[in-house]
Amino acid sequence: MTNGSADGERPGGRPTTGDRWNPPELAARAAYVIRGNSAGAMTRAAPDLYPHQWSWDAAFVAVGLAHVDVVRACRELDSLFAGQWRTGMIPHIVFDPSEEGYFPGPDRWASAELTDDAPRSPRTSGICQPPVHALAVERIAEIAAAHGGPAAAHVERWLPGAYDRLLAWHRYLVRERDPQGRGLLTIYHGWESGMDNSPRWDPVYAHVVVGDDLPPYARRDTAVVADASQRPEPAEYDRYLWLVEQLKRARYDDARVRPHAEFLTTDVFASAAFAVANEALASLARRLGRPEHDELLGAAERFRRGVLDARDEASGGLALDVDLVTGDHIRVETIAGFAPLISGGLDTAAERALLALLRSPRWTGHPALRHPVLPTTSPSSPEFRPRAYWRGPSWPVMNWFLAWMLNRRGAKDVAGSLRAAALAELSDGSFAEYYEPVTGEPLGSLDQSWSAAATLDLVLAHDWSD
Ligand code: 2M8
Repeated sequence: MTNGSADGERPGGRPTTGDRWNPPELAARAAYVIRGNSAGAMTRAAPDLYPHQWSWDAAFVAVGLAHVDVVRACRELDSLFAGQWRTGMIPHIVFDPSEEGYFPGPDRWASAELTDDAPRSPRTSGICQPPVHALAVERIAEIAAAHGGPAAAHVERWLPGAYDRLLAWHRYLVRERDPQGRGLLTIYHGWESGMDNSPRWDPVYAHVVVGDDLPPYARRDTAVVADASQRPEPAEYDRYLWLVEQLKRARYDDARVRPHAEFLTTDVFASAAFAVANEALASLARRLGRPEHDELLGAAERFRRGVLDARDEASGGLALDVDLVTGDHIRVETIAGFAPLISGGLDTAAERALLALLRSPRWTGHPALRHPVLPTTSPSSPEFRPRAYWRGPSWPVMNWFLAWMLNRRGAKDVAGSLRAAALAELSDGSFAEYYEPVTGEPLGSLDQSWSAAATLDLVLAHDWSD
């Protein structure tokens, strides 16, 4: 099977090549796509390639859903919360029990078999993804308030339960993923960054040695995406699976994982998202009259500081990760380097300089780009590969997220440019997982839920301009 479906197979089929959809048409089709990917209370990240619920996808999807059905948006997050571990960790995948078309599935992760911290049902993976959930909840509450009436009332009733889940999640991250108080989250697998094979992880994977006893496996992703060059290579996939086996040996116990992890690195992008997510959760604490307001603001400040301290002058002010096995800084120009624009906290001159870099020919102003979007790797860097997974293509969801975060802090101008560029890229109506940034060709999975969610918010949110 190839990815997506041919025109005519589904109602609302995709436009013919070259057609451009205007924003209202795009939003209508995005709503159709996102509802079509629904599997009861959860939304598949993509119809064929990712037939389960992914953690950060679910947060983004819930925001998109909030524009069309606030109750369903809350259910989306409740479905994710049902997979939360006793430690507070929100796992990166909550599996749909009726679906078997994804590898590695629940049997390979075996989380419930290996630790009492994992729920028996639903079954889940054993790692996590960037903590954007409190930001999603904040935005859902704003959207519901703008709708007013029963939607707003529903969210008011739902917020206290969501708050408890988020608090446990944030406390897990502070306790287990930054035990030394660096103000930077630590990850154990490239999948935890969500930017799976970003070149920034190449040096970290370089010292992961796959053992002879890696259990055999058969990939499913390359059967869905016909062009294997867009997906991780076999040696990369072996390392991904090897790390899963290492985590299983440690029974997914953070205290046992950390000292022996072969892959251990900071993640500046997730840390920046966590800084702002703590701020959003602190506001929610105040609104609900909960006592954790100061604790959460303290966490926001700690992670903001961690991100700002990770900036590298020689890299134009981009934030760099540190490989915690070797202690080396990872000098690769990826989208994650713009983390300080997400966390906030830069002084005026530094913020202006980083925004200028973002708009410069090294990034959105690169003359070869089809649209002035942010690719995942700088087109001017030697690591740029325009069709390879997380190594160059642009992800609409990432451009939306950055625009949303800038807008949230009042940087309306640059947020508006990113919004317009992302909508231009999405206007082919395919809702591709990612796009070749030079040609604008849709790549990966089509009808990807988070691309549809990004579209809904980019078109329908009221706060994009003053
Ligand atoms: C991709 O990740 C999964 C593994 O988690 C995969 O490649 O199989 C990434 O793009 C990740 O960020 C995303 O959450 C997931 C589902 O869209 O797909």
